[in-house]
Amino acid sequence: MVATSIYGEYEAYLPQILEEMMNKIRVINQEYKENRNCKLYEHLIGRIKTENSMREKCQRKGLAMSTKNALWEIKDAIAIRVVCGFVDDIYTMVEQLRALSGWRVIQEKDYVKNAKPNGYRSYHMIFDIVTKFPDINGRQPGHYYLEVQLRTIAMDSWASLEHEMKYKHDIKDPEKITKELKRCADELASCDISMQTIRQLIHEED
Ligand code: 0O2
Repeated sequence: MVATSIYGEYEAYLPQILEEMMNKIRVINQEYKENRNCKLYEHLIGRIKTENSMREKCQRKGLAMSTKNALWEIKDAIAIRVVCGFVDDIYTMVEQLRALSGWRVIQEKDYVKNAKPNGYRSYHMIFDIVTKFPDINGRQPGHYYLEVQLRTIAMDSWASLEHEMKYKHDIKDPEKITKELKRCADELASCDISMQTIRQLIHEED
């Protein structure tokens, strides 16, 4: 027997929507490169939340494991991560994303300026996007949610390491690691600011 996806009949649309939205971001970068001769991000990663991860999130949030909850109550079934070279580029990209037609911001969290207590830094946006596909509420063109996380390379490496710790339950001294991670996050943030300043100095004459 084939198990039914939590995304139901909408499952096949999700990778297509993701690819289309990633292309819009690629176009922003291409146009920026043509106009300014520099790129806005280093790389782009997209993912559809896996079945297991979505089921786990429904459970964590006390929601029934339904297609409606997976696509509408939880808003990161489709997600893109934009990894930038510099902090300023994050904010330039945020403005560019805001200007995209068919993309409406419904939630924003600036963990770059307001880091989480553990040291986590990233800029989070949730968009309501219009697509050519039908949606869970019976609309066509349908609306889907898209989460975009924007961060620097340093913030991204830190988040991967910290994420690894969350899934390792046999760490000898977790408090020490947590403290070290926090110290490291602050050092990286300070380096990100220095890099930004050096870039400004290099381009002062431009
Ligand atoms: P996954 O598996 O990465 O997708 P939400 O849980 O999204 O409804 P919350 O917690 O207010 O609500 O959202 P927030 O703070 O915007 O965080 C959403 C996502 O950001 C998480 O998704 C993580 O990907 C990432 N994130 C947030 N905080 C941390 C952190 O302290 N460390 C790391 N490494 N990542 C973080 P998921 O669904 O939890 O996980």
